[in-house]
Amino acid sequence: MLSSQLVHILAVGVALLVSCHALEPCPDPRGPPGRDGHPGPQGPRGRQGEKGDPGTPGRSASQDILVDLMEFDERISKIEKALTLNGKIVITGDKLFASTEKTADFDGTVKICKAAHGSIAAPKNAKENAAVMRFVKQFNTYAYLGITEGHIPGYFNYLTGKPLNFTNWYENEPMGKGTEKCVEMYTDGTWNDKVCSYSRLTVCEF
Ligand code: MMA
Ligand code: CA
Repeated sequence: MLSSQLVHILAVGVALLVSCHALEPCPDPRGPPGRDGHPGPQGPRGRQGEKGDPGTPGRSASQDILVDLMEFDERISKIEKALTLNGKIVITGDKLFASTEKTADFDGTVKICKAAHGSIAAPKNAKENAAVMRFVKQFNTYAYLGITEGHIPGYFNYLTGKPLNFTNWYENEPMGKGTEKCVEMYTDGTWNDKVCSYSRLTVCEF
């Protein structure tokens, strides 16, 4: 009896399972779910998180300025190299020489260089002289220098009025004896006193 009842229950269960699978989902024996209630009030805020690890220390204001200056210097260096590469400028020590690649008389050259916030080239040593000569050779044109004859014939000064501390006169020059107030540079870098009205290559220094 017990085993036959068991067989029956098992049979019904299997039948229900099979029918549920074959047809639609079996109804929940606990009945349909009730409707949701209203949401409860919001709980209190959670605790603040742990403090994070300290970041890498920043640079000081003076270090920032130094880095900016170094980057600025690098940019200028690159421009100098590029301009030197194509022969636009010659740098010697703290001086930079450049030419308009055009000619002008002495007064015109002085004005052009001043307008460019520079001054007419006045070489004060052999290296600076070679720098000016580079342009004279490149354009195969003599250049006036920032040097003029003073009140005493044969005595030449910079445009500041100060006497020369370097000269590179061609042999027997200056020989104008007060009649040639300006100075030109020949293609070999030597100097000649000359009247100021000729057209000469403009070379400025900065
Ligand atoms: C020119 C003129 C002078 C220079 C002599 C050199 C004749 O004058 O350039 O400045 O000294 O030549 O012979
Ligand atoms: Ca002369």
